[in-house]
Amino acid sequence: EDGDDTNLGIATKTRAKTKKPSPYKVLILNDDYTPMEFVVLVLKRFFNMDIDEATRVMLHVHQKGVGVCGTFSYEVAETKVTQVMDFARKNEHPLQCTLEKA
Ligand code: NFA
Repeated sequence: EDGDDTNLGIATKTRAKTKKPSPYKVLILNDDYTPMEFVVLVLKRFFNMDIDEATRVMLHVHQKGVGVCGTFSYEVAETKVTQVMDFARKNEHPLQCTLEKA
């Protein structure tokens, strides 16, 4: 209830709407050339995974073709994709990373 009694029992929102950002998944894609160790390094460095989780996600991508690195706001997801793609290019690996609305 809002507090004034013109409202006759209908609960209404008083606070201004704070818009929550819609989540985006960051995905990595399998390829035949990027070393497994490099993918594990990427997952540790940019997605703060420990060695066990990074290895699990890397093997999932290797076997299934695609996997989720994490879910973020659009801005953070876009930054992660850019960081991974720049790092892969710098190291001359064809690793691909993209984002998708969750
Ligand atoms: N398929 C790659 C290999 O056999 C490893 C890999 C895993 C690449 C996950 C990209 C993503 N070296």
